[in-house]
Amino acid sequence: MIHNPAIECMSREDMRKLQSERLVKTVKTCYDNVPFYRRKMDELGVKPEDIKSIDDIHMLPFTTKHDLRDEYPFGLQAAPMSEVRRIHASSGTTGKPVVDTYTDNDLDNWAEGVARVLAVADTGKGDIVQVSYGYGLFTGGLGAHDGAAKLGAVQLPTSAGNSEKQIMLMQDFGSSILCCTPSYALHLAEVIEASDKVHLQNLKLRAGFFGAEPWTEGMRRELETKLHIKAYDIYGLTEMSGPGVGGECEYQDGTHLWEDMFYPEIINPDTLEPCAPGEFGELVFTSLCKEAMPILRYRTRDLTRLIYEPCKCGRTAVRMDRILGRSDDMLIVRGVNVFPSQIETVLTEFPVFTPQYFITVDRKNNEDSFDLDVELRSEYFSPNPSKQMPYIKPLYDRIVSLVGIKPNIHIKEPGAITRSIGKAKHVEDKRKFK
Ligand code: DLL
Repeated sequence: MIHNPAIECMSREDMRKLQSERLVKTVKTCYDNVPFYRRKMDELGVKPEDIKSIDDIHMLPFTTKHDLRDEYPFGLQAAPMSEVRRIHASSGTTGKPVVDTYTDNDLDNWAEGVARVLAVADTGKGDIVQVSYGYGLFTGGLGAHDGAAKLGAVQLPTSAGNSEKQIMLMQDFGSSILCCTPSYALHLAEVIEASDKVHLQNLKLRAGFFGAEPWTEGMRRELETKLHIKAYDIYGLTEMSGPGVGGECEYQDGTHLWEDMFYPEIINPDTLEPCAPGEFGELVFTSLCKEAMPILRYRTRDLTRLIYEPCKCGRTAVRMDRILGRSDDMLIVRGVNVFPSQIETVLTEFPVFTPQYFITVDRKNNEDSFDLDVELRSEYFSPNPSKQMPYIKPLYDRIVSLVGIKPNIHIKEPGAITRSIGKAKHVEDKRKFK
């Protein structure tokens, strides 16, 4: 179901008009109310009147994560606190968290974005939407919750963790839609498999909306097979409200971005110049509707490309390819660029392995080492190393040819690699501490 056909299927020309109107307004709000933007625009010699349409967006300054940290917590807020109804923040691995604040309209628009995504699976009244993203400062839980509410669905706020209970409720209550990180969905699938009380055939799950971390087509196949669902990608980031900046349609061929609310650009992260259409680069967003904390040309560090060819579903909203990873997640090992998601892609080509993996990068004798822990599925596992060899060789060869790195592969017994309830941690880079 298309939740908002007037917007999701709007002609490209009308969309640009809408974006232009909204950009002009956003820029004026930023300039008039946020000293940071006024300063940055003055430095570039740009006045709000110079921005007449979306074509002028390149004149505006970029905003970086660094800027958000410098302006922590409310330096980028354009509305008075009396208009703010909620505050969220991303956990952030280092330093201060990234903060977002929301007016009533911001909360409503956010819910609209998530509702458009969930509607793809005909989510509506009578559906029980189990929200197993963490509730709290993280935007996943409440974001999915409000999106489900907008569609009139039943919200089941289980939050993340306590997996045995999650699956019991999933069965007893008849949850039909699951929202969580793909890594947690995989863990739930494993817990269901191992349970003698909860059985897949007793579940009513029909679709899952998975995001907040990169995942692959192989992982989609695994989740769809294991949970008997359709697994959709949902994308978002705290700086643009949270989940629901975009999502996949029934063709699962790219993530439609809600361009009426978030204007996407792809730039070359080194030159900051726009990339040619279809080229991979860094995703940049300008918020077009946010009132409390509008953002101009925010550099997400997410690497992807935009697909402008029309989609079979009828939506005209531009599609984004899967996120390769964040530029700061990229490992450089012996001069080779490696994204953890590339390892997942290769691993899921081999049915003998589970999709679980953990990478440890270190520097020994002045050379980088790349250790990869993987799990054989229980049917194939043997503690005897000589019985593991036949499985290691093909995986090693494929990683060498596809990723260009020579891994030291260690086979672990099923369940040995730590499972996460939120965003998965796949890498430890010990070189950082040397
Ligand atoms: O992860 C918001 C969210 C919650 C999205 C639930 C989807 C579902 P942050 O914690 O601020 O917000 O992290 C945002 O996570 O810049 C990407 O690097 C990554 N990310 C989010 N969704 C996806 C996805 C939430 N579908 C950062 N695929 C983003 C790949 C994703 N990466």
